[in-house]
Amino acid sequence: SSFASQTYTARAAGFANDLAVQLLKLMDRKKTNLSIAADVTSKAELLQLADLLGPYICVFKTHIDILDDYDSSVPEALTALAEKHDFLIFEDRKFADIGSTVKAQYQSGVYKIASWAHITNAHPIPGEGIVHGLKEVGLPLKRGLLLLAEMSSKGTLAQGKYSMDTLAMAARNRDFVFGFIGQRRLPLDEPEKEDFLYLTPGVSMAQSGDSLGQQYRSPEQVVLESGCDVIIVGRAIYGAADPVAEAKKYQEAGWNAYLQRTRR
Ligand code: S5P
Repeated sequence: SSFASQTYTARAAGFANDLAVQLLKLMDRKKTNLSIAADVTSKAELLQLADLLGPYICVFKTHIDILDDYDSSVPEALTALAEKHDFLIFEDRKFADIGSTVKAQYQSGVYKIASWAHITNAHPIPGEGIVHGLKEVGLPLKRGLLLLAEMSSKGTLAQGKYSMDTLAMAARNRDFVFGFIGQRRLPLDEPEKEDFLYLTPGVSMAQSGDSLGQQYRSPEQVVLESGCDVIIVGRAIYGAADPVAEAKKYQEAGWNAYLQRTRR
């Protein structure tokens, strides 16, 4: 598509959400379209990953509720590391309730996600109220939202019309929604009217899946063939003997695929 053939920086002007503009520019500046899915259960491990891998990533993705020893020092330390290494924090919360409830879940509770996560995400399943509820909290804080248009897992119900309706929901809320969790740029065959960012999990160069339905593709398949923008890599990096060496490999593979895609 026409957007996928442009550089991240060139595309920044087409986004209404400030955070998307920030992310697009930071990717070209750091030469990385790699996001780490830091699915570890202790705060020491989480912060160590952020500090070690920070130089090679554009987005640090968390599941903050899997930490056994969470306390409010964690978001503080993560924020400092985000500034030190120039990356954005994405809490992969996958909100999925009515607008009024997700608003409270985003703002309040133990984690107070809106106060520290630049990016979070939501399932479109409840209807557009979920976006409006999250927006009331997130927009004044200059946050951004991703909608789950597709999933990487086997048998996912998020496909076909559901994914296309998700695209339409995002298009009506471009001030806050700047992209998707998805497996390919949508729509595939029409010229796109509006640009969105696609962040794609289910990436590994070594495995084809796990025992619980996860399905993996390579950085080339994701960025070059499917036109997605950010590769999200979890166990293939933090589970390796040398996570830094592995992160460098994925950064290079993702970046080369992007260079090939944008070559004129
Ligand atoms: O469709 C999806 C959406 C997400 S956000 N499939 C996914 O796997 N994820 C997340 O990406 C998942 O919650 C996990 O944090 C990460 C994939 O981890 P990996 O270890 O399989 O790379």
